Amino acid sequence: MTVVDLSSTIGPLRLKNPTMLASGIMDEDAGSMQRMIDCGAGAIVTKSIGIQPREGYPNPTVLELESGLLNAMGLPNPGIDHYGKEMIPLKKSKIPIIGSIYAADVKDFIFLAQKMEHFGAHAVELNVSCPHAKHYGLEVGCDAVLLQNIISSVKQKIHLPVFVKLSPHIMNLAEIAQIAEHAKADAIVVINTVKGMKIDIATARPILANKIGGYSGKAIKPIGIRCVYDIAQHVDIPVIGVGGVTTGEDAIEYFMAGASAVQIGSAVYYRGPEVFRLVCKEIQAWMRKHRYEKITELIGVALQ
Ligand code: RRO
Repeated sequence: MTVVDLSSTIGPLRLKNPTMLASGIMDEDAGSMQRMIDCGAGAIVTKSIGIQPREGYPNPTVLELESGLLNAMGLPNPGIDHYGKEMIPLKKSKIPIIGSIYAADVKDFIFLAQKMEHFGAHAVELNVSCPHAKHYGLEVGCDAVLLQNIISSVKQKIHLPVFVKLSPHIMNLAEIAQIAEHAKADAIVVINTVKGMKIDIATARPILANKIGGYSGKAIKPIGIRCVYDIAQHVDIPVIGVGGVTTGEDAIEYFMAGASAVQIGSAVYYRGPEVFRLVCKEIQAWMRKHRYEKITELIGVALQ
């Protein structure tokens, strides 16, 4: 029987398997992150944390729709100082913990990144792609000059790898990814959720309190695959695929498009926390059947 090696690398980070918990799901406190570690995740990305505590938007904030989830949480988080408490128990973690941060300017991104380094994170993920946050997220990720400045400044101030999470809404996505690479980003993470909306036809009103939200889950996988494929052709740094990964075959598709690892979010809701172990088993079974021994043999094969 073919021996399958599921390990992967993202710059200097070694992953025992290529599944990571995506930012925003089961990652606001140490207990839930530990549960995802116990369920076999290869790495954990925290909830996006800002300088000040934020309540988030009023309810309703999440809807389950036909083929995915629509959310407008509104960046709820306890603020970076408080979040240190959640990071302490994870210091003994054997897998990488990636601190996701959001801010509107260079100074705040540096402050947050330094805090995450101090808390023991193994990398930081810059969230410049939230689709519904005024002054933050996508507004930052679309501004090439600001983004370049943020990445190169953060890189100068911390010793950790820096990942940059981009939105599928960026028109010149490959160009922005190249700008991130030139600014010395260590990896590109793509995609964040896709802007969407749900109207209650009985009341003729949008259901989310914020009206507009971000769509995730199976339905957005083709969008994620396209973005990874596009970026992987234009940069040499690793790409991490996110968007609709629910099964091992979804992950294989992302590897073939050029991803070195995948992040899983909505599927934790659909399949439960065991999803990490299940997806790994499914990847392994598929690789065995098709006589692949290493994840690296699959990365980017669809690009050739
Ligand atoms: O908290 C949110 O509402 C949120 C964030 Br920070 C994000 O990056 N993406 C998303 O769909 N929701």
